[in-house]
Amino acid sequence: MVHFQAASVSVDEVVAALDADGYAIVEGVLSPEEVQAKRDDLIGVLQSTPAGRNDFEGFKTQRIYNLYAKTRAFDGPAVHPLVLGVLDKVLVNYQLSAPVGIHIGPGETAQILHTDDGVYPLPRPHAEVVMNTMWPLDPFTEANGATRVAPGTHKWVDQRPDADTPTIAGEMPAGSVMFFRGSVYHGGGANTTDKPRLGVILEYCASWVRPQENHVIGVPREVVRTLEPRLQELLGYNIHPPFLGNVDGRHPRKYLE
Ligand SMILES: O=C(O)CCC(=O)C(=O)O
Repeated sequence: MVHFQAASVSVDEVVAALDADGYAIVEGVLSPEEVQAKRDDLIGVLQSTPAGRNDFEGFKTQRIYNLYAKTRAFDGPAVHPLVLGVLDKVLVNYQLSAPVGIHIGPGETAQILHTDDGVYPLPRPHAEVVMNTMWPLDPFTEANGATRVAPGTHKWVDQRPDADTPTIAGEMPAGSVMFFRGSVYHGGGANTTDKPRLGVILEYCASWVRPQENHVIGVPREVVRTLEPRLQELLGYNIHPPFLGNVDGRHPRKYLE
């Protein structure tokens, strides 16, 4: 898998890689200054963020849920033109499902390989209902817990991963973005270094399925009012045609006015 460069990659190239491998890495999406500012912001949020409660979250890992109530650092990435261009092709109508900061601490073990669309009771194969993006704010290396992906497994129907399933470590510099399909098996890697690894997933779902997190309740309406309209839509103030998500027969954006 080649690593694409943000300055030259096209939406179609990313979509082709997602079709072939289930994931695609684009480097140079955020500048070093942007990475630093976002990192500083999230390090502040992590001061009051508890450690995980189970193997999946990771007992040595902190996860920042309800991200859009806690920081403005990922307002821009959520509506990045490359991201929206890819989502327009893969999911067509979509919204944010699980935007989560993930700070994998030293000594954390590898997360179980899973698919992000596994939360929906849909038999495989099915139209893609989830697309994820991982935004590293530290350089991701195999040693510090770079997300592991099992290439090609988005095409599996009945197969399940086991210890012999080939995976790659999504190694990439901070400021990159890794796209991965909701149907591809993946998981956070083990962190065998003495420093934590910080990344943010912005996970999107088709707007006809329920998002993992309920942003309409989680993000205060006075905060949502300050955001750009596209981000408001991504946070649930949207309609899936013809009228899924209406409130009393009206578009939910009316309730922000
Ligand atoms: O932290 C990572 O690298 C991936 C985490 C993940 O896949 C998840 O929590 O669902």
